[in-house]
Amino acid sequence: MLTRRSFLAVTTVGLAAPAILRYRPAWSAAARVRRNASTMAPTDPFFSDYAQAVEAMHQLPVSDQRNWRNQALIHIRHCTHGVSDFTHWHRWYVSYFEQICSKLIGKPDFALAYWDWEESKSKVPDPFFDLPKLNVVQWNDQSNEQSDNWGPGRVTTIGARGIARAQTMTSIPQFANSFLKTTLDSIRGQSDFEIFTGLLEGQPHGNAHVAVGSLHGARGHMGSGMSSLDPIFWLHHCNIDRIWAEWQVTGNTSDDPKNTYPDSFYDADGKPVGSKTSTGALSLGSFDYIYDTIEPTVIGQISEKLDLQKFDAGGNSMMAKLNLTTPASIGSGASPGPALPNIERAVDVKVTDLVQALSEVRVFHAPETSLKAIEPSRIVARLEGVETPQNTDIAVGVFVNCPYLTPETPSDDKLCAGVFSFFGPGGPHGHHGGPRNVYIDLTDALRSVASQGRLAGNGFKVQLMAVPVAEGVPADTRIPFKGVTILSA
Ligand SMILES: [Cu+2]
Repeated sequence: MLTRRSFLAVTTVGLAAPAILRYRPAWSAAARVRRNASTMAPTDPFFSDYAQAVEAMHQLPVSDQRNWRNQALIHIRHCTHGVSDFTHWHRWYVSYFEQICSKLIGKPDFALAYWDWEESKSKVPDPFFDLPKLNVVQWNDQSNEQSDNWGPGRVTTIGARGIARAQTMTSIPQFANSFLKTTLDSIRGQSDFEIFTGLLEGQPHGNAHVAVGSLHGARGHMGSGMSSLDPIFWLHHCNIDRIWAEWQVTGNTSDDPKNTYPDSFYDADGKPVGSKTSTGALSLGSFDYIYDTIEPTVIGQISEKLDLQKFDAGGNSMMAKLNLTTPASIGSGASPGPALPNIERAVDVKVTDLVQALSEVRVFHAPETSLKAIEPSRIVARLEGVETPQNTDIAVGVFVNCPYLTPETPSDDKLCAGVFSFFGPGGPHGHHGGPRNVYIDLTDALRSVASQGRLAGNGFKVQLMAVPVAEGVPADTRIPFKGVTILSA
């Protein structure tokens, strides 16, 4: 058993929590600066400009590819989810949409904004309820495309939103975990792209879709393949793109499946842009926008906080002694059966050298600034072959060694490692379908278990608790999965 003392020795190996180094890269000549909609005044011109663009797109004839519904159809027909170019495709999609908005309202420097759903400010900004053009309920947009959508029960959706005005993401017990600073920091701190994008897509991304669309049984657009019918969709995806952009400029490397996207996108005049590629999306500098968080002034504050310059001055020999880990399997456990609503499903995982894995450190560096930081490695669970249930109004909390787990245990509990839901193609009516892998970072929950003196070095219990987020989920709803692999990353 780890005692509290040895656990503290483990955690002090890290110099500091993972940090985002923020600066405006020399290569950026972006005309559009995307700002934080969550901190804007309701009177900020962004909201009225955006509302004007949304209305203009609604007024366009169906023959025009810039028409509001046509832009949403691009998503259900072409979007990438659960694959390595989820972020790549959506960067193109949002950027062309932004250019269309800009053109239609005659403002060349119009920029979209991001919905920053981190912590207490995580409500949908008020103008998305107050301005009729930004409140999807007012438009009565048809969600279905030839009755072929992402899951049963979603095919007839018309203008609806599940989340209430002023309801913050962190106040929703089933989903709070995904919007805590600690969770988002753990995502930002991953150095492996597959894990980074898996956590980002599967947790804050997917759970915001389901919460905004499906809470209170609303079956709203945001939970479906036609999610881009809701104007908040585009700000949600700007935030995903911002987190990826910040991760990129910190010196991390993204995977590139070298995919081509033919016939997906249309320019500001409604003309097809031809083939775009996943490779083309990697270079932020070739786009015409930037985020207001990527600023030079913040570097000084962060390097001071982390004492980075001093650490760097310690010399490369010290850096060379550190272990730069790549994700490696350190254990696994087989599924004892499908998860069912409101019933704990526990997987016993066996691991080797858990103590060593928890004490390894990784190096972060931003080549453009020569800044470096280190942090302890992360312990990540990969839930293998998770299948989409018949009814997707459900969230699955993942806990570690939790002795008091019930369906009411909130997801911001210290022993909750993460939450996932079922946004994306994969239901019986889905285009792609099939089981998927879900990533959950267990590190902080494991540290909590260890601090209580309850962590053995050779294994622990991963517990799934599936809870309905709306009424009417049958008790025999099954969520089969193959098992759990534990990675040191
Ligand atoms: Cu999305």
